[in-house]
Amino acid sequence: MRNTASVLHLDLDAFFASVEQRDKPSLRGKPVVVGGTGGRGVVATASYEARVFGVRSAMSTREARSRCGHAAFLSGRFHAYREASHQVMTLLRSVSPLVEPLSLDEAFVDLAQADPAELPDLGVASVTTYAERLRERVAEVTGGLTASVGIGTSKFIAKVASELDKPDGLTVVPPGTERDLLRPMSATVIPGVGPATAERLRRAGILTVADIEATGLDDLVGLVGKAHGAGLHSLARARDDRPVVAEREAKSVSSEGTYETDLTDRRLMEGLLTRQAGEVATRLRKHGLAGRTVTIKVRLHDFTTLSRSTTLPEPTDSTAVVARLARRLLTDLDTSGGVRLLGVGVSGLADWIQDDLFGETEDEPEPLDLPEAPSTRRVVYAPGLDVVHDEMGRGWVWGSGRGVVTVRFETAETPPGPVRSFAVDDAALRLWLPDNPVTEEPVAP
Ligand code: TTP
Ligand code: MG
Repeated sequence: MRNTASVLHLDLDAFFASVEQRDKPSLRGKPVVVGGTGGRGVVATASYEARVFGVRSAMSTREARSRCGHAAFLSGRFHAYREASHQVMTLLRSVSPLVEPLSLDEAFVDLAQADPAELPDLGVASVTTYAERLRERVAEVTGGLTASVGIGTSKFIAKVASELDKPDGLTVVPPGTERDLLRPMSATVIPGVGPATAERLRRAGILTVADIEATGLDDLVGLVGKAHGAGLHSLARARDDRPVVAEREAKSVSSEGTYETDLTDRRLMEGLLTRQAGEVATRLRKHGLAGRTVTIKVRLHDFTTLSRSTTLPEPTDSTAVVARLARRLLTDLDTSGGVRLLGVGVSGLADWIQDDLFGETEDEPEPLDLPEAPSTRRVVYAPGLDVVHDEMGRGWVWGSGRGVVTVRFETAETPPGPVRSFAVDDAALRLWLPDNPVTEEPVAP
């Protein structure tokens, strides 16, 4: 166990919704809900202004509308979230070589590895000043996103601490005070205590961390099993010596697409996966890499994200192999409700010496027989998406229906802008996407 508060946990506040408010000035300070906007959609996240009305992640959009009908309901813009995530992770990696991303908006940073010129000692006062400056820099590099930070002697304490003063807060837990902090908290703060375990503990009268602490190891093991029981016993005493593990660079190469119309045609999906497999394999070859694990990612109409992978005995950089495996993985998934994102990735990368010993190249480009490519499909102006108009410039879809699309013309750099309506087939209006979207996502462990 460390004796300094040197594990930092950073988590962006209302991440997707904050990116939307940053890029849509008229929504700043207002309730915003991001998620599936259709009939069976699910909330991905809500701005703090919407949370006041009880809107929460994973709630049905229908329920969210009944709680907060005046919120802006937006479908996601993943290119913008990935870009913001990339900015934050790049900043964190510049302050310490030990950065462990947990998701797009969350990471541990080991401050014991920070530059001593910037952080001369690991005392509470020094790490507090340092973290306040780091939070300011997050806002600078992202164009105004706020992060909540917790610092403690372990990952567990740092993560608990980052929740304590959310949003836009900082909590440093001084070494030695961990157990007093945890005792009154619900048992569910302990990682791994989900609803089922919590219910089992509750029936035994164990509600708080103090209750766990007061329960003997044997009784805990009897209640929740050996491994889990031992974990509870330690964590309730703030014993956690898991190290911060830096992610290896370039863990995977991937390609994905988000589609404006939910895809339902199986052949079209296979065609798109084949094309993405080609992009991935081309990038692998360009960098002299090959990988053993092929993964597909599928986000359903309701924001549920599924992935399936398969591992080969030997690394590959072949379009044909990656494409065949990707298509096979798709057959395992029920996509009948429609798909809004498809992606292919190759991981388990090895440097690959391309010496073509057998003179074989397997990379005959596969004929692309797309029944209907998305670019030729009817454009759907889902709420929140970026658009550009020949005369009015950049804006976002405020709403659409009955052949009309309504756009608010504003961007992160403008004041709140005007609203105009157009026919959906107006040639002067089109969806806008960045030229060089960030395609790498940090891979969760
Ligand atoms: P979180 O960090 O859990 O949530 P948050 O950043 O929106 O809010 P908080 O201020 O409480 O940290 O998740 C990060 C993003 O991940 C979130 O903005 C949207 C996405 N997400 C989903 O898509 N579905 C979910 O069920 C959850 C919890 C998050
Ligand atoms: Mg967050």
